[in-house]
Amino acid sequence: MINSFNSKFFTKNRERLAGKLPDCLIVVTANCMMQKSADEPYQFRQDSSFWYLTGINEPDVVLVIDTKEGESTLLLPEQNQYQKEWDGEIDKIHLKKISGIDKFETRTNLEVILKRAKNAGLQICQLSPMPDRVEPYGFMSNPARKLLEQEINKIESKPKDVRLEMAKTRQIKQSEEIELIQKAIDITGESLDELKQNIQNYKNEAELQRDLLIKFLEKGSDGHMFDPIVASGKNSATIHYKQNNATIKKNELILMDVGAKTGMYGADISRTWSVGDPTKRQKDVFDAVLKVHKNSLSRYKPGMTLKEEQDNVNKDLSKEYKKLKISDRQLPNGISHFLGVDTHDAGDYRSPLEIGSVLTVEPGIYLPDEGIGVRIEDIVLITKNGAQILSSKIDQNL
Ligand SMILES: [Mn+2]
Repeated sequence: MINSFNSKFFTKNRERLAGKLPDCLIVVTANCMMQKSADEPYQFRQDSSFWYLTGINEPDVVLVIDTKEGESTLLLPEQNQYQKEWDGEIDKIHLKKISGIDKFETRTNLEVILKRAKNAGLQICQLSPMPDRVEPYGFMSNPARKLLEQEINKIESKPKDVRLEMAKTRQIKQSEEIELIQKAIDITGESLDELKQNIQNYKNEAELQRDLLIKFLEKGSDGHMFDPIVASGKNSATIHYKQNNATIKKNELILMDVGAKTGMYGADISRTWSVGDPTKRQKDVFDAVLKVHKNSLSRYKPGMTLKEEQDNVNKDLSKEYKKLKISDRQLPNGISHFLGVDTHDAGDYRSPLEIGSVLTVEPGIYLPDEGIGVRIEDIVLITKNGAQILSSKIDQNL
């Protein structure tokens, strides 16, 4: 996996978070492994915030930050003989090199550490767990945070939830992060532009998806940031279409919502193409979305709120619906989400945007009855003077 970060990045991230929380003991857990079948786990995916603060990709490790002393400690799980033999022993020297943390304790010492901190007057802080079953997605959350909370509750019944402070820290991208995101966007863009040249030769969405992955990998990325959407014809009107296996017919639109992954970061780009010459209706709907998209892009700047922009986009869309003679409706998705370690990244979605935020801008018009779906999605970086479009090189046209 691409990793261009050294321990300075993670040390700085801990300091940036600690700066928002004086006199606290912040306890953050790694994810635990999850069962896939019988004795086989799913491929491990680290908790994004734990990774952001440590760079460590091991399960079951706990990070403790004492913001008063400015000191971090890693609590390591006690591995059994099976884990040592099959997965390899945890290498402290390696962990220290990645994270910049040189203080280690065993996981079983958490209670003692919490008691000591409480006696010293420190506030105990955690990233609160999500519900066991996360709605509306219908999946189960990783239980690591819940298990940690149960341990913390033995010493502190009401730990402070610092998810917002964490989100605000992650929202402001550092130069190393922007560089990786830009690399992912460039690889995504080159791949999309190349596929578009040949689009009339593709007979099935699956072939297009296969060649997209090949291009992503050939160009030096780690594959997909998220499950790609390759949706032709009526499928393009399903916002999170994932089957990607339908026959592509002539005179249909193809909606590609994809992103290459570089290390823990990636891109999220949508383009809508036509196979052959578009019909007048397809072109009109496309032009309407492009117009709304360009208007929206021009408004991004420090101080604006996403709520305001959602309203602005809905107003712009209303005008286009009238011209297209379709009933008025709200954009079914948020116009923007932050982009970072998570595709839908942590950030403060309510407060005015700050310099260093990286966001998608993704208006669309979805007409299932007509078999037409159009989305155009670009990535912006909020700068002192407005916004820089990181994906401006990618062909936007139908
Ligand atoms: Mn998106």
